Amino acid sequence: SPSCPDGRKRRVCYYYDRGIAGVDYGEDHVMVPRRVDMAHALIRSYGLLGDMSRLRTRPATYDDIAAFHDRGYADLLGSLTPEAFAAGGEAELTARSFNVGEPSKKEDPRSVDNPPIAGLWDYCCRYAGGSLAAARALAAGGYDIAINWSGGMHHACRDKASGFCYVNDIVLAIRELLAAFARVVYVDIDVHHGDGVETAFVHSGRVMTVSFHQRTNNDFFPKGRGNLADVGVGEGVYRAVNVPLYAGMDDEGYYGLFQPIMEKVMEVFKPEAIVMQCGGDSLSGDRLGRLNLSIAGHARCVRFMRSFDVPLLLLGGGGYTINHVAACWCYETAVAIGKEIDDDIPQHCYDSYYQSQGYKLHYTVKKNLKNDNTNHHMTQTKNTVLRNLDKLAA
Ligand code: ZLV
Ligand code: CA
Ligand code: ZN
Repeated sequence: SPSCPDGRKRRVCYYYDRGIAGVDYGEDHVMVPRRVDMAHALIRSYGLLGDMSRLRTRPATYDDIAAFHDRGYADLLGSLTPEAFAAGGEAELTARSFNVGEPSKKEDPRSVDNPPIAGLWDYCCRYAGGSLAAARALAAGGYDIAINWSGGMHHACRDKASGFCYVNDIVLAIRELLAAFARVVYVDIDVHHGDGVETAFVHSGRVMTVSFHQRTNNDFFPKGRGNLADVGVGEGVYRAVNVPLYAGMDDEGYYGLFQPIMEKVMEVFKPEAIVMQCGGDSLSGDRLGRLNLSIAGHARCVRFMRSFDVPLLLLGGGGYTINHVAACWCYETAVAIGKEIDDDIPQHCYDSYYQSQGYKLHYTVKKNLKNDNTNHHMTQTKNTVLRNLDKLAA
């Protein structure tokens, strides 16, 4: 099957915690943790659970989280309640100082990127615990691929929340992998730049970070990050790779950059493990992103990284048109296993969410969306990145 060109199956483990599905960012918020439950229900209905081991694991501990995060920030996450925040006073001020509850637009106090949600600490410990357990499963050598669709929170910083992310499970997982593997490559196909992960390893010679992301008038979130010229610092020079893209990017243009760049990354950096953030907001029709990828185009990137047969950690991330995201992560789970699955969505509890796409997994991308990426821009971008990577090969 095309999922498995080398004919070899992979040993896959999968983390899912139903405690995450009920987390509520607020009714006007675009982040809907239930999409992970939707993906899980689809995965189950396609019978894919039988092809993977289910990781049953305890949530991350305070010490797990404080291995990267500032203790004052971890203490805030561990103690904040929506009630204490609403009461004002010290709790609210402390929360705001760590970017929790801070309106993203001062003129619109409802637009809070990182709300003081109920069950915040439990939520963080569960999604971070999943990514840590997945990393440990790969490090121990018992699995080839590990999956945590509730992880991938790439914006969280050492001492503050950012972009819907509180704890950076990716940084924690990479640190865990570094105990077993000499070099780790991080590749991020979320529509936003993976700033929190890049910053954490910008000086590191052992971690290469690669992000493909949308760039519009220089003000797409996270503002000012992910420029082609940002290549890493000191020991980390040429080990940060940034691929800015304009709105309307299609499958062909995206893969035309992804394939040669990641091929070169693997050739010159020779990583012993891969961490891939599979944010679904790079899909066509996303509520925040303006790229035009199909599920097949998104998953083709996952299939390519899988083909290197290097231990692979697959994580979620953004994704705001939740039926698209759930369908995508279900399909990518099938790719990880090496199984082709039917386009007809089986009857299951979230059926009605897929009516608009005719109950098909592979929904149709926008046909009349203008692609602002010129061939000239894509060639320039590719050549600049490949030239930088060549300097590592020497
Ligand atoms: O997908 O939209 O642009 C991983 C991830 O990468 C901003 N925040 C802030 C900084 C100043 N702006 C405010 C613009 C708000 C536009 C309205 C929203 C409505 C409700 C809740 C949040 C948003 C929102 N916030 C849309 N875009 C933002 C970004 C953060 C994007 C995070 C992407 C996270 C999970
Ligand atoms: Ca990205
Ligand atoms: Zn995103």
